[in-house]
Amino acid sequence: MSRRSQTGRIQRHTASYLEPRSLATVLPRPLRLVTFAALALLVAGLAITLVVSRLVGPASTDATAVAVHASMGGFDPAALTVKAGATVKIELSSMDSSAHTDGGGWHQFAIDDLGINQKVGPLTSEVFQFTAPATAGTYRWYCDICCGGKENPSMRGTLTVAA
Ligand SMILES: [Cu+2]
Repeated sequence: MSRRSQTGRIQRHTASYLEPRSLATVLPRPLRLVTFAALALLVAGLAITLVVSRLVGPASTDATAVAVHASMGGFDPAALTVKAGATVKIELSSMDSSAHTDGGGWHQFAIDDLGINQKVGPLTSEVFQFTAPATAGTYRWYCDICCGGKENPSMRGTLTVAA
């Protein structure tokens, strides 16, 4: 065996190894169709699950609390008005599942000036309360976990304290 033929065989072997071989060329046509249909169903099912879970969200647990829903789309409601000096009870719910790669479905309700920093996990809710300031004013709350954080206008809300 000459050195040249040995080199030639190695080169051929390397070339066939590097050849791209996708599923499309390996599988027979009927199997390709079935594979495609299965993948399409899987993706559609996942999309529907995500949409439904977001629309439904966790059930509220405290009827005396003001419900605030947080999702990647923003806060609902994005504005609250409370009386000065009042005890404010909020049930914060995350409408997003852990499937979200940005933040993992976690959201936050934070007002730095009032020392409020409440976080809530995917598809769960947390009840918290605070005492509104004694004087009228406007405060911004934010979520700094997802979607670019508190710089994102949709991850903000406004708390108005009325006299
Ligand atoms: Cu958020």
